[in-house]
Amino acid sequence: MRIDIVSVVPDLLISPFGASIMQRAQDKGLVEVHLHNLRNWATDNYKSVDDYQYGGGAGMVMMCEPIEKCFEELMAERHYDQIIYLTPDGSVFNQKMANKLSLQGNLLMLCGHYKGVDQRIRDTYITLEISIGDYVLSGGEIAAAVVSDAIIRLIPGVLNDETSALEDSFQDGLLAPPVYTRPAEWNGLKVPEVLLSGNFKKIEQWRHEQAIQQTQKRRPDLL
Ligand code: 6GU
Repeated sequence: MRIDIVSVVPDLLISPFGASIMQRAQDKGLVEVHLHNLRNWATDNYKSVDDYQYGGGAGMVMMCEPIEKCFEELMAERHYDQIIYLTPDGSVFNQKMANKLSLQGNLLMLCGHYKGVDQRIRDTYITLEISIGDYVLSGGEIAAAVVSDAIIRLIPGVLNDETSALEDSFQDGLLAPPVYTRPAEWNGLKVPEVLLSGNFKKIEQWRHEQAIQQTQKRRPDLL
């Protein structure tokens, strides 16, 4: 998989992609991540990427031309399966979308900033608009990192234990059951007996019951 991310502040993305699972996925050659500074495609002497909005009102709008030039250059090199715009008015991201996107080859992401991007760019290029939740961020960069992380960890070979992504919360529509590690007793609090029993079938059954209980208690909307 290849992910190209276009942003006016690409530096915001260096550290999320430069450590832990997302770095390891790149080291293993399972994903290539390319960050692009939109300003490199600015067309005027001031390197402008935004301008006042028609009709008046506070806030700047990301201009068409730099995005057009950037996208046309990238699209001349390869086909993109999805061109994603990260924006608070997009479809709310969920595990199902992550699963689908993890099967794609090349993704192009545009991070919204200021008041957002000129509508004509959305109409012309964007195939998928994603929000990561009902709150407003300063820009789409952190959302792009969130979406990328959710996708990348699903690519076969990225996680060491191949089954662990399948057992995540949401992957079966339920929240994950509680987990414990050593010691078996800590400050008088004991690990549930069944987990020490070695009875794999009973453990699976207990975990499933716990998952249902957790979901009922915290996220009944998922059931
Ligand atoms: Cl994708 N962008 C911004 N700016 N705010 C958000 C968001 C995206 N998703 C939720 N809030």
